[in-house]
Amino acid sequence: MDSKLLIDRRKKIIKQLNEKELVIVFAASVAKYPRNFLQDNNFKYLTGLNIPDAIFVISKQKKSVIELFIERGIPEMEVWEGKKMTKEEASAASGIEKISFLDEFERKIGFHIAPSIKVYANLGYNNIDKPLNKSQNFINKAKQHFPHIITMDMTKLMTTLRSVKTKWEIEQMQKAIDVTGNGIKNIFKKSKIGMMEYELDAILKYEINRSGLKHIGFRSIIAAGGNAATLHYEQNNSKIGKDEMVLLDVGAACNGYSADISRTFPVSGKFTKRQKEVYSEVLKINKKIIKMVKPGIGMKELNEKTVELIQKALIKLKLIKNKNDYRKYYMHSVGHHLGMDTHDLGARDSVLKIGNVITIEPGIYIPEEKIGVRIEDDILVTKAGYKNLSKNIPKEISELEN
Ligand SMILES: [Mn+2]
Repeated sequence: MDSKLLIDRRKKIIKQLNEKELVIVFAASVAKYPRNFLQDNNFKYLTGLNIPDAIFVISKQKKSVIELFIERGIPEMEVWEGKKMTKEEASAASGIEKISFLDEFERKIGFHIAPSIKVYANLGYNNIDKPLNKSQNFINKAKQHFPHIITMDMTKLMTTLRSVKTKWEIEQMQKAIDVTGNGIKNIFKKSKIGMMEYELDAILKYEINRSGLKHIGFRSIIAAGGNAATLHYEQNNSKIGKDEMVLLDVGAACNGYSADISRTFPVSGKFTKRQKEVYSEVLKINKKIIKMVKPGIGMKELNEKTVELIQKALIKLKLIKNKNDYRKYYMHSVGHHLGMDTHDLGARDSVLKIGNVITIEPGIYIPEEKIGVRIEDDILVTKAGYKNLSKNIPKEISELEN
């Protein structure tokens, strides 16, 4: 990734800060298995670096100072763990000029905290029954030493920035979506009655890994028959029965950007009459809501229209008589922002802007008939309206039946 893009992101953050404000962003800690290391998204967004335990600081006083603290390489350890990034390498990759070692952090950070009024950090959400995370611990300590400071989670600072995707970010998302799509198409081809759900997941993961992508955006949901009525079914260990549809809700990640696609298909290659009825209704709603996407429309409006269409569909399918009973068969909202986080920054009631990427994912779930259908596409908001980034992943009945 070009460090110019990173410099631009940091400029935009500084613009949002008032004088005497400080931002401290902690990288994720090293996992026991470094290969699975997953960077903190705000740290990655601002530095582009995939190194553990580093700390990024923006101090806005009369002038703004940007400083990055990284681990110091210890030759005896590097024999085992591999070389640490040097200051020069970190600087070249991130475009940050001032780089120090982590063992200097605590002595130096006081000079930034003391004159600050407000300190932002990536505190995240962590319920009170869980131990404090690294940034929460640090902020606690900072407050004890400098009781005058106001401390805040940094999500609000990042939301506007991260929810409007740049060209480079859209390219990463398109790649993640295309690879996910190839995996889904392979699943369509190779799945058979009697296979286990996790075998379908393996087909997808094979495609993701052979494409050079290292991560999935979230745990796959591969739900056959009635399992599809459990919204976050992740066991993926049932056998696929005759006449069952399988619901896939999956997504690869590319450079940290996630795809999020759902498709529902008959494994036998033919929908039953009832499955087809339900599927057609969901598909119609998926298409209608996608067509509504444009700059200026609210997520709230998309949700309300979806509910209205779902209510009509459920009455038509003879599942409910009173439209207010729709929650029994449709219990989530129609979509969310998508990006580095699968449920990315961007409020559920936000008004869409050019550059937002959202999911549109209506569904109908009928546990008593062992039917669950969700059709989810990833939609970019453009000047003209929208671009469906997942339009090449089949969803028409004629394409799913063979
Ligand atoms: Mn989704």
